[in-house]
Amino acid sequence: MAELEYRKEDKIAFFTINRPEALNALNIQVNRELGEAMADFQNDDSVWVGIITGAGDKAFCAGADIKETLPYLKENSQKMWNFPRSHTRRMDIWKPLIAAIKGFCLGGGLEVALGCDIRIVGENARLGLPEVTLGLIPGDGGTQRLPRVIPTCKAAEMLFTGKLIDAQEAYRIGLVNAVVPVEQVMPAAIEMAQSICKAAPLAVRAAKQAMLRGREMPLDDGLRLEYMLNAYCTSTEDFEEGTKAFVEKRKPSFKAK
Ligand code: CO8
Repeated sequence: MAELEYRKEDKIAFFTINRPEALNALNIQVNRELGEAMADFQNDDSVWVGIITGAGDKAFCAGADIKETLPYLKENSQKMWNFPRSHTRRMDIWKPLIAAIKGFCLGGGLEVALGCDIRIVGENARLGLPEVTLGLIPGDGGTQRLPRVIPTCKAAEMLFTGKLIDAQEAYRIGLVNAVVPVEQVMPAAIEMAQSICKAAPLAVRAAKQAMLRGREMPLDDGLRLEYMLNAYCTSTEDFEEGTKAFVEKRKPSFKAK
């Protein structure tokens, strides 16, 4: 069976890391399959939002597989382009991604979640970047994305001690959007995805691109980018439909065109 389950339903793509016996740790195969599924997600017009989760309730993902992936990284340390690329290494996935997190979300697992735009966690979630306790630093975006999401002093504490935080602390510092009972994690993520799917998808993608690219630019350049993306939105059929539906007092029917 695939170590990453990938399915599509009603405009939503579901990615489930399926190695519960190893707390869904990321071995090379999962990384490869996640990268391939992400490429399909990006190119398939029928899916508008992605949800990433882990099989079972005990872990979203306990990080890179310490027995397989870390030795691979050591052997290939001068050939990082050999490592399969997923959304954590790509800056061109403009469809929204939601992480639905139960239990442990550690190391490379938290980096997978940080590569998502929205994080919903269960009350049993424990999050952290324990890499320094192994003699490493987070190598899949953790040192870069965490301080862009939470205050630097909190990121420093997590990065330098490797200590785990619980769901409420993650919510308090702004690392996650919501804390819900464990059985509500996937329903809450689906509700969020459905709510995004009610909006015009090309506009949503433009908003994500403006938000993420703009964050790295001087304000003046960011405002220019926003202007250009908005000009693009006004050229879409969905913009015609959205404004027409408002005037006609009906729900819009968006087509991602
Ligand atoms: N890798 C491999 N196997 C794991 C991992 C892991 N990360 N985490 C857990 N497992 C396995 C255990 O070995 C165990 O297997 P077995 O039953 O065969 O011995 C099984 O999962 C269950 O785990 P535990 O018995 O340890 O369960 P506990 O509830 O006692 O403990 C913990 C849970 C606290 C989560 C504990 O398992 C743990 O500390 N795991 C390691 C967490 C960690 O350090 N993660 C960071 C890894 S490094 C990383 O992610 C770097 C990413 C860099 C990416 C770079 C890309 C370019």
